[in-house]
Amino acid sequence: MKVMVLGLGLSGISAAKLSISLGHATSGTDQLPFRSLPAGVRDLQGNGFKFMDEENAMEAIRDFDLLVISPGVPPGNNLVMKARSLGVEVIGEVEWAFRNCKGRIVGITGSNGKSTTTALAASLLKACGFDARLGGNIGIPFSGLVEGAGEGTIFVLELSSFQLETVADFRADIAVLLNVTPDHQDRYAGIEDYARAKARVFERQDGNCAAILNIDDPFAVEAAKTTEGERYFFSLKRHEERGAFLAGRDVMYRNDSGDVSTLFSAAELSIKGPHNLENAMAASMAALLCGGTAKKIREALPSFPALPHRLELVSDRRGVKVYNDSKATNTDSVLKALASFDGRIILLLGGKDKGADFTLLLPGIRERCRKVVAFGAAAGKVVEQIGKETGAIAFGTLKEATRFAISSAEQGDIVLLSPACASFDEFRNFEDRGDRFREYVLEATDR
Ligand code: UMA
Ligand code: ADP
Repeated sequence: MKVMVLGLGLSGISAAKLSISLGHATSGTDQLPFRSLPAGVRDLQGNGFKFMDEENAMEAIRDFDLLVISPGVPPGNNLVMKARSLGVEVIGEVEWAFRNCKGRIVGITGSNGKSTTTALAASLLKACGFDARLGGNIGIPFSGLVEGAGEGTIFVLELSSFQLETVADFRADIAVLLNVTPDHQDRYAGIEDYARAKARVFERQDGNCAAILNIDDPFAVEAAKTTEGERYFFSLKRHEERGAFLAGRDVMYRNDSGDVSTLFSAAELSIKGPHNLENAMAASMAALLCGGTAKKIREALPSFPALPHRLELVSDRRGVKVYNDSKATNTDSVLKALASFDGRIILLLGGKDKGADFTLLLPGIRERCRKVVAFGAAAGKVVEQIGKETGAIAFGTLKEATRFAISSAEQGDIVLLSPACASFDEFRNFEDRGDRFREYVLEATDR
């Protein structure tokens, strides 16, 4: 086959490597000039890979059998449109890996909690003795995991809506939908459109597959109507369905025969907050349905730590606690962060706006925040939308905003970076933003 890869970041490099290893004539293209691409692209070149700039790729695409695209490439991209018009098949990197892998798949999606749930499910499956491989949107492309896999392998994949837009034959043996709340409003026409992309995780499921769903989330329940798989639910509120539910502080599991047993107790988890209870329910059920034992799962749960940049405590000095929640890039994750504390929060909000409606934060802010400090490219919009009610003050950069927040914090306050925006106005990614925030906090608290 002749394979063209579009986008030469993490996904594209892995997809190209896989293509080369399968013996296909492989080319790649990117909107960036060759010199600005990651070093990994240079390593491909020694192996028969050909780089083309966008212009050449547009000319050459008619001679290719397949175009594999990266998740960040929007559907309206020129090369994608041209390939489609010429009848060249266009698939995403996840579909590409799927077509070339052996083993079972646990696919986890949702607006929030994907990384935590995916990492937890993989660690539970490993503890149960499976060859579980963690990847997907979490930063480890699926294409890089397939080598050496066998029928016993379980791929535990975090799947973004971007990745799900470009699947075709992809089938998740176990699909998890955690929640659907507003996000990426700059890419989708509305939440229904976004929910439809998420629902594609169920598309090829049949009676041998399972769907794990948050029954407390109406969009998730609606989206899952399309699955032909067996449905299992988790809930913090209800307890009638097959799946996981709460009885006091215990998480119970109702199996296919209707028998109920204890899965774990909330107190045993080291990840905190009701949202993490949901994540732990979903991950444990995924592990159980793959054949893991309840005993091994319960033993492994307590040692799973919170991932960095998700409500991570970065400083506790002079009675002021500072949390880095840089991964909170939409309004619902910020509401969950606010609900995890009793009050007296100084909230740092801002970055690159994704079309968010910041007024959705008002109930949480009213209840729990003492101050709102806006920063970055979205600062103006934050002040415009919620400034009147909250007295939000705007700063150009996160550094200035952090200094101000720390200097105005009093004993008992919580300074919380939970930005509801992407990071790309000032930083490389959310990890970079969280790392820099830690440094700014150290500088400010050392004064
Ligand atoms: N590019 C083009 N043309 C375009 C768009 C992009 O050539 O029209 C090029 C860029 O110049 C760049 C490359 O494509 O060189 C980047 O591709 P990409 O944006 O798909 O990024 P990757 O490095 O491949 O990382 C992707 C995911 N990124 C996105 O979905 C934007 C990573 O998720 C994921 O970890 C990685 O694949 C491995 O699976 C990041 C993310 O922000 C963390 N995801 C979004 C989110 O979580 O909200 C969905
Ligand atoms: P994702 O990969 O979907 O972005 P993460 O596990 O990285 O999910 O968490 C992202 C943000 O969402 C963090 O701020 C975290 O505290 C919050 N969060 C985690 N789980 C949930 C959940 N189930 N519901 C809502 N917010 C959540």
